[in-house]
Amino acid sequence: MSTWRLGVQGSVRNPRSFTYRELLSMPQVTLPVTLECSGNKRALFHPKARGEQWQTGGVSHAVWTGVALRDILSMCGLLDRAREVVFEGLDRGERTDRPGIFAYARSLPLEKALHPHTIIALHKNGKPLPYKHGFPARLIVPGWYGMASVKWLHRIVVTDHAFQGPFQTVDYVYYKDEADPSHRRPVTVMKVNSVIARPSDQEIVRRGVHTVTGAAWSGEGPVVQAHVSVDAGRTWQEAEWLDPPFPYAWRRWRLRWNAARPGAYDIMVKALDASGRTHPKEAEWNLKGYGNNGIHHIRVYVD
Ligand SMILES: Nc1nc2c(c(=O)[nH]1)N[C@H]1C(S)=C(S)[C@@H](COP(=O)(O)O)O[C@H]1N2
Ligand SMILES: [Mo]
Repeated sequence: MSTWRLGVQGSVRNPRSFTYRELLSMPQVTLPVTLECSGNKRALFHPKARGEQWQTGGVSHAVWTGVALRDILSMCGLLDRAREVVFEGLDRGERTDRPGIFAYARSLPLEKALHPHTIIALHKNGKPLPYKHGFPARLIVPGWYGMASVKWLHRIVVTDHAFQGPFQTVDYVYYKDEADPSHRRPVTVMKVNSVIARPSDQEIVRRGVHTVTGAAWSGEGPVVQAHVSVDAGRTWQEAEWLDPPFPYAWRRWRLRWNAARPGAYDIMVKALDASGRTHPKEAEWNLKGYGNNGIHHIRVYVD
């Protein structure tokens, strides 16, 4: 920690670096933020979707505390030509698709970088960041899929052009056809999404009353309703919220379910966010399996 610095350079009037202590001494912003990996629910998409398989577990929630990025950028003085801000982590390695060693690096458009809720987080749930989650400092980009929230941050570069690193232009891009670059769209804001946590898929449960639980979230405003079906989508019931609404945070929900008769039950959940967005029955498939917000569907057997 005595050697770590956060450097800020590029299209700024005063390039400089910040020590951990300096960042700790600046005004802090605290926000509850849910981070969903863009590859969450990839396995439920399509067997052809490439990438790591998180099942439905590629989502987490925490209270993050740190310095607003715009405070740091304003101390350095953005130049008029500034267009994007690039964030570089300390992790680096080889890629299978091209020669060379690459650091994990991603950019944000200036507008999102200057949003008061885009922070350089130093604390997670009131404690210094755990190593796995980015110690000493990480970016937190509320509302965007997890890839934007660069961990082990050590360098910020303000640029006057669009960043072309592989974690920006090869990974985290929606496309269906490698040969056709015209349909490529960057992965950014989290779509409204929800999952069933309990019971689990293929679980055998006893006859009687159960509580179906899960979580719902959206990058476009708080989720306002979650509906659950225990009859394969024929009828839907409104679930009860366990958490208050907050723009960037998931809300856990529950529904009492009286499983009176033995048999197979298809349980589904769909959520609605404050901007009126809901799930498609099936999300649009893309080659890398990003952004699957199709309706989560499990089958449970009542004994
Ligand atoms: N430096 C660095 N930051 C990173 C990554 C990475 O590989 N290296 N992975 C990103 C991705 S894809 C996700 S989903 C989130 C995961 O954050 P978590 O490990 O705190 O859950 O971190 C993001 N930040
Ligand atoms: Mo991810």
